Amino acid sequence: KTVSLIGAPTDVGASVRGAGMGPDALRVAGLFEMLRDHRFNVIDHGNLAGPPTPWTEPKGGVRHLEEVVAWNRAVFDRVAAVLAAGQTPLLMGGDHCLAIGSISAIARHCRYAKKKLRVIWLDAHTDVNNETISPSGNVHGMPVSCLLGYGPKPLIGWSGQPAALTPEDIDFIGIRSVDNDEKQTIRRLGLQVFDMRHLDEHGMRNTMIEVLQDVDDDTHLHVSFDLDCLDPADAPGVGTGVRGGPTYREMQLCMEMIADTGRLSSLDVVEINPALDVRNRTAELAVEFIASLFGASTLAR
Ligand code: DIR
Ligand code: MN
Ligand code: MN
Ligand code: MN
Repeated sequence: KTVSLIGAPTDVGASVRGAGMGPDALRVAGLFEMLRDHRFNVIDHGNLAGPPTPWTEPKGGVRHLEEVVAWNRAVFDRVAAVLAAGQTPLLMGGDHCLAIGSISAIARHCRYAKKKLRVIWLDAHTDVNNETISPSGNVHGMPVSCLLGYGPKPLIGWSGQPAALTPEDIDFIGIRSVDNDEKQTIRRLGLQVFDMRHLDEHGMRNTMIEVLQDVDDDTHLHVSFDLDCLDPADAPGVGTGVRGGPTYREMQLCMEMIADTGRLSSLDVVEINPALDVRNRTAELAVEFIASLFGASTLAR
């Protein structure tokens, strides 16, 4: 299996500056070498190019729309090319707005390859705002809405269908910060949100059994991993940390259970902000979890 690393060095959809340094933080933390040591063939495609972040005020409820479109266009094209070559795309963000381009390309690929797409969204936030309800205007809080077909016009329909995903295709894990109007959207669409209360009461193991129950041989499993899913005590290098995240062991179990399905086929690693980090700890932690996602285990070789 060939894993293709794609860097998207931008903070265009974020609320604080610095996520654009994420791809190099992951490289410095040894992402390439870790995957190679686990006997994957690894290609680092380097960083995509795109416009600088202007840091202007939201217009029509959205900040930096033109630049967000440009970055996502670059991500969409490269992820599509990597999938067409039969490789596994690993998008190194960058902020979470980039999941629009990434998952749109994956959804299109799955339609042609007749695969069932399932997305696991690991995040403190549900990212289901859009331009009418977002309190911030930042697109990193809107990617799920855009993928479901509700969002700024230039950001929807990229998969070739009005919506890249249906609500049943996505499960959210680790959620503990949802804006007021997002709550209504979650209920209206019936989104499957496994919040921290659910993890407290049922544990990570039972939660993942439920999330993974309908994954079969025809499933393309995509993980969109926002590092703020973790507790900021473990992962301080994020722009919008929220305390009370899953523990290190709980998150390892989550990754290992996903790996056990053998169906992980693409991955976004987003929102690492080295400007806010402590000696690259957050990128190093990300590399540990990515190792587990790709099948590293304590005893098996
Ligand atoms: C907030 C923050 N819900 C927003 N979202 C973040 O701006 O829409 N998502 N940080 O990762
Ligand atoms: Mn988040
Ligand atoms: Mn489900
Ligand atoms: Mn997010």
